[in-house]
Amino acid sequence: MPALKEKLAAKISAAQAEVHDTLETWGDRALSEVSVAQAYGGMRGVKCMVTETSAVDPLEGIRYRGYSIPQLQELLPKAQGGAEPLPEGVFYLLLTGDIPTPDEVAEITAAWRADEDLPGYVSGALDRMPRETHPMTQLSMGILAMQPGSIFARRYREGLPKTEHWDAMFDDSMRLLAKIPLLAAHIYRRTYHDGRHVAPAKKLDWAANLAYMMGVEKPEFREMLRLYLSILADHEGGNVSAHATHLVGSALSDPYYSLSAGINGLAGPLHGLANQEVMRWIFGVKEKLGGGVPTKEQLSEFLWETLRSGQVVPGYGHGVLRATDPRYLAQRQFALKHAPDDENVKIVEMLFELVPDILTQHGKAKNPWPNVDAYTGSLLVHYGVTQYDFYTVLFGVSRAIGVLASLIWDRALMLPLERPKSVTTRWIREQMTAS
Ligand code: NMX
Ligand code: MLT
Repeated sequence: MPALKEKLAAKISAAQAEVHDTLETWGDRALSEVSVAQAYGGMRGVKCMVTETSAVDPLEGIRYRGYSIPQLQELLPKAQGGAEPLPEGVFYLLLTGDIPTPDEVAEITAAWRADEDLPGYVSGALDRMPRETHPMTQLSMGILAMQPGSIFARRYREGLPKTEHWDAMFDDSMRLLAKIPLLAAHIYRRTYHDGRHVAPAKKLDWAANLAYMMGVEKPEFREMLRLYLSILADHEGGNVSAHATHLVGSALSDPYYSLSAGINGLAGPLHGLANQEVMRWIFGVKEKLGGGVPTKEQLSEFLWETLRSGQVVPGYGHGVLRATDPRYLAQRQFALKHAPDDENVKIVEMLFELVPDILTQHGKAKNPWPNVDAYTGSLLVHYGVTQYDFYTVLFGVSRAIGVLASLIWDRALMLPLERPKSVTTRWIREQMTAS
C-alpha cells in the first residue's frame, strides 16, 4: 500500500466518527431554507451538500482544505528550479488535508508516471472519430472507454463491502489520473498535429510531461501548466463538474462513469468551455479589425454589441464569487511576469479595465468581475497553443484531481444515493395559496 493510501486510511475512521457525531448531535437542525426563487433559480446559495476538499468564499475565493491560492503557491512543493506548485501536491492536500513534503509528492509523481499508458482500444476508439469531433467529446469518450478497466466495478461485482468502497475508488482514481495527461495529449496531437504523437518523457513531473507530449518545448509552458493544473482542480462541491461527478458517483457508478459525467458538464459554455469562448471572442474582434490590439473604444463597442445581441461576456461573472477570482489573479501575475508584451495579454488587461464597468451599467450580472477563464487563452496562445477548442480539456485534466479526491471521500464517508425531492409548479402554487 503506498504511503498516501496508508495516510488516507488512517484519517478515514476519525472523519467517519466526526460525521457520525455531527449527525447525532445536529441531524435535525436546518442548514438552509429554500425559497421558491431558489428552487427555480439553479439552487443558488442553498446549503444542502457536503464537500470536504475545498470551500469558496464569495469575496476571497477558493481555499483548498483551508489554504488560499497564494498560500498554495507558497507552500506546495515545486519542481526543481520551478516557482509554481506541482498538481500532484494538490491531490495529496485535497485527499489528506495536509501539505505534502517533496518526497510525498515524488511518490505520487512516480505512481502516476508508472501507470500512464493508454490502452490501445482507447486510442483506437478516439482515432476512429472524425478529427473535428470537439476535444471535450473526445475527452469524455476517452475516459468512458477506459471503464472496462475499472477496479471498483470489478470488485463491486465480487462483493466488495461498503467499508472498502473508498479503497477501490482510490485505486481507480490513481489510475485515471495517471492516464489522463496521455489521453489529453493524444487528443491534442491527433486533432491538430496529424496524429504525430510525442512519447512521454522519463523523469518529468505530471504537468511537465503533458506539456512535453503536447509538443510545446518552452520550459516556461511547463510552469504555466503546473500552475494552471493546480489552481483549477477544485471549487467546492456545487459547481457543475463537481456536482455531476458526485451525483453520478452516488449511484456507485465507478470513477470512469462519474468523471465522464463531470467532464460533460464542464463542456458547457457557462462553465469550463468559457476559457475557449474568451479566446474565440478576442480572435473574433481582432479578425473584424484586421489584427493588432484594438483601442479601448473599439473593445467597448464590441462588448456592448455582444451584450445587445443577448450573449454573455465570457470569462466574467460567477454563480458564487462577488469579486475578482483569485485564480484569475494568479494567472495574471504569471502573464505579467512572463508575457507582459504579448498582444493578447494586453487585450485581456484592457478587458479587465473595461468589462466590470460595462457589466455594471448593463445591470444584470450580480458579479461584474473576471473569473478563472478570462486569462487562460491569452497565456496558451502565447506558448503556441492557439487551438482554443482544446483549452477546456486542460481544465478537465485539472478538475479530475479535485472531483476524484472528493469521490474517494464520498465513498469513505459512505454518503448515500443523492436523491433530492422535486416539486411541480402546481404543488408550489397550491402550498403558497394555502399558507
Ligand atoms: N455577461 C452578460 N450577462 C451576464 C454575465 C456576463 N458575463 N454574467 C451574468 N450575466 C447575466 C445572466 O445571464 C443573467 O441574465 P438573465 O437574467 O437575462 O438570465 C443575469 O446576469 C444574472 O446572472 P447572475 O446571477 O449574475 O449569474 P449566474 O449565477 O446565473 O451565472 C455565470 C453565473 C458564470 C453562468 C454567468 O456569470 C455567465 O454566464 N458568465 C459568462 C460565462 C462564463 O464566464 N462562465 C465561466 C464561469 C467559471 N467557470 O469556469 O465555470
Ligand atoms: C469552477 O471552477 O467550477 C467555476 O468557477 C464554477 C463554479 O464554481 O460554479
